[in-house]
Amino acid sequence: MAPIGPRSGEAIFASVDRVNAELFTLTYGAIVRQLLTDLEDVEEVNKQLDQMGYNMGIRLVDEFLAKSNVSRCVDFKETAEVIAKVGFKMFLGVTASVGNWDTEGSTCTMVLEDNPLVDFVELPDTCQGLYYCNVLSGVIRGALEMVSMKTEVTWLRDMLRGDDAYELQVKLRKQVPEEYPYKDD
Ligand code: MYR
Repeated sequence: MAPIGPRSGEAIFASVDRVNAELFTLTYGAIVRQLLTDLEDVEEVNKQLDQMGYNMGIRLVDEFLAKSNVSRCVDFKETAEVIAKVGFKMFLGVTASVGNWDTEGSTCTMVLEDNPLVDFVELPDTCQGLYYCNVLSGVIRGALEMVSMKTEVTWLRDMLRGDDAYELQVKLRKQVPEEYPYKDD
């Protein structure tokens, strides 16, 4: 039997992080389940999850900028990399790889290295058509809108639907120039 004794700070933090991650995953699952019960329509649930994510994304940007020390990105390409490498890591504990850029540099895809949202999830046949992780597409859309980029974010691959990865497509639709808040006079 392992001796009982004080655990190092690192070990305690590692286990607290793990418990928080599990609680988060289970809580998200409970929200999806409740939405399915209340709305009785997977398309509506997809929309609600996306909207929830959007509302989170527009708020997460401030926290992200305050904690990350990331300076302003020069273009959409750099912003996509920052979200995939720094944003995903900060809020989800994983990173994503960005690729499949179009020639204009306005469409790319993000493949998640891992997806903690689905850790304990199995979808019944009645949930066909559900984009279980749609909160993430909403978060990215909301966060990008706060840095003046209007985007469309859609799932290209979803392992809960039998694909071999989780892959999001992010299309930049419009880049709104930021307004200088003061008049020069
Ligand atoms: C800039 O100011 O140009 C950099 C802006 C980067 C915005 C990044 C926002 C990250 C939001 C978190 C995404 C989390 C996905 C789970």
